[in-house]
Amino acid sequence: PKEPFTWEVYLKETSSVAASPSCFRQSRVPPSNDFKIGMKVEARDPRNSTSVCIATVMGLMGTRLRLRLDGSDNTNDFWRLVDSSEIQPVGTCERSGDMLQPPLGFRMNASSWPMFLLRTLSGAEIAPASAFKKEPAKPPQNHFRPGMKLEAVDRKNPYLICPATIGEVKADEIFVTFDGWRGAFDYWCKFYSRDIFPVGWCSLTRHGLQPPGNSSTKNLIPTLIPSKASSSRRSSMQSPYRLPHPLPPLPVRKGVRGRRPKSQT
Ligand code: MLZ
Repeated sequence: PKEPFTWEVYLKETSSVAASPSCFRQSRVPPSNDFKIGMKVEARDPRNSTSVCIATVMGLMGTRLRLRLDGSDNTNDFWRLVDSSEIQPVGTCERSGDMLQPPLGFRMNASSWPMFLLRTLSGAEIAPASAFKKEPAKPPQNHFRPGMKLEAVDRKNPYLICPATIGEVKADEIFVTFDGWRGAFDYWCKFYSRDIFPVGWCSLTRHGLQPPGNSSTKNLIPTLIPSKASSSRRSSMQSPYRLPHPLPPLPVRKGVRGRRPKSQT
């Protein structure tokens, strides 16, 4: 029987180190999540970042909110931290002299937007200003180094946070690689991205943490490249291009046949 994933064991097994919490644009003490399902907030439209819209809290996970823009469909939900600068209390936009906008792909005629806005807010539960937490400052410099471990949002499945490793560092950017997934989910981001967290964040905030995938690039690639040290010890009859045995299983989803697994589960 396989042990459940723990960082303590995993860091030892992979003889790796966790990136220091000071590398991240996250509070040292995670903020509390004081939102409730159904509450209304103002949020920047992720597909049109110049507009501020009304959104409804559809779910809560750790310090994150699952949001849906009022007037949009149910297929474009997105996640924000309670201390994200992309959400604010209802009324903030108008007070600054701006107008609330319909979301991209508003499901009604644009002319019905003013009435829709009135109706969506009348009698609704408005999230209190105290639930919105101040965004932490950017760390002054990029302190990440290749090999350091972290927890990162899977941008193809943004409800998931997964174990990851820094693959590369270039100026103010880092390459986030997802452990056990052969590169399919990897991405470049700024070192001060809000999508990355120190090891232990999920456990601290009671957010689910996915276990690493089971495809090991580490065990597959090096055995295809004969190293000087190992080839000298090997008998000449044995091919140096040996695959690990047994082969690590490929990440295949149940019920998917004949096509590449799609990442939206
Ligand atoms: N259902 C998805 C989950 C992949 C999650 C990977 N995270 C790095 C799939 O199997 O494709």
